[in-house]
Amino acid sequence: MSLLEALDEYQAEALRAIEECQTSQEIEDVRIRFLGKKKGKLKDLQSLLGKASPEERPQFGQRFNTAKEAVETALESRKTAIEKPSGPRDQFDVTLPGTAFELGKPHPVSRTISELKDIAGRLGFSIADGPEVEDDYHNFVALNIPEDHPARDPLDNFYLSVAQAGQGGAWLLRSQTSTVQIRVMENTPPPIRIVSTGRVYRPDTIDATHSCMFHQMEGLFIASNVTMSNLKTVLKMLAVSYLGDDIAIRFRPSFFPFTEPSVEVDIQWGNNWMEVGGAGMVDPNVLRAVGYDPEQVSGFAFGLGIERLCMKRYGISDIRLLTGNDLRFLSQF
Ligand code: FA5
Repeated sequence: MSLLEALDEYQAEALRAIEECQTSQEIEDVRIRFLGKKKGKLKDLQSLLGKASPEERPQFGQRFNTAKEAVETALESRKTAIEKPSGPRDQFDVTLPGTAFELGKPHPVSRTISELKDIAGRLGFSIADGPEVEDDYHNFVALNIPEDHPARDPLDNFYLSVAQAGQGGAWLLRSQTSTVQIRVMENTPPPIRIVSTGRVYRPDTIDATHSCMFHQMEGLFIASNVTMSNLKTVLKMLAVSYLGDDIAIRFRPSFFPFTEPSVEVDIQWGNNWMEVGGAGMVDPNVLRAVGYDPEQVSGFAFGLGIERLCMKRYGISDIRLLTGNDLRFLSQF
């Protein structure tokens, strides 16, 4: 047998042996048998190579190298195949208890918002939306809040410092969702029945019931012959639906530039009362500002503090807990 034939046979025999290996130990045995430095079969062939004539030597040498490489590669890939687990059964004991994943859930404020929207929807209100960055016109002017009104004070609002030359005055982070009333009425003829929820911003001193960023739900109902008793009924129904039949609610006379008459709405808070919103009959000046005729239509509006309703519902005593991001607290709800 020529050396070339011997190399072919060596390679074929080695590849067959490798194919049959089932364990790392068998792989190692085959490696020693075919590639071993001391007594491996390749060693024998190498000594024959030394005896080849100078003309034959380059060809034999080349074949010797390819045979060696083929065996090395086959060994390596068989080894990887054996050592790599072939499926999930090799990795897992399926009878072991699984890893428990802690499921997240919506934040209590988010839940309050979606529940309030649902309740309002059942009362026939649809959903409107407005921007959080507002202009002076929608936050104040159209709401009948004059130039010199204290509500415009820079100390009571987050004004944006960007230059607003030629763009209708200052911009600010809206301080109330009442801005959405104006935006809706500007674009829609009456009748209107909407609620709008969203964030509002005020540089208030932070305490257990005040935050500098909180949420409100605005409501607006415009039609012919809307009355104060309609307003009280809707607010009472909202409160009962969200907080339960036994919730005590009261209305106190108040003042807002954009409603007349106006009330503040309180709910029972332990042995005390907590203010949860402002409301009233939309002021004729506001109706005129959006092009409505106050002789033809009337309406009511309300703005509720969502965090405070949420606190009442879940028995939370401090508004700061809602933004503290403490999972030990949040996971209770
Ligand atoms: C208003 O914002 C009026 N826009 C409400 C309104 C709408 C009146 C439509 C008439 C017609 P007020 O500033 O009172 O009103 O705020 C309404 C509610 O937001 C408060 O009753 C309270 O529940 C909540 N609120 C006010 N300030 C804070 C604060 N710093 N942190 C948390 N909640 C607040």
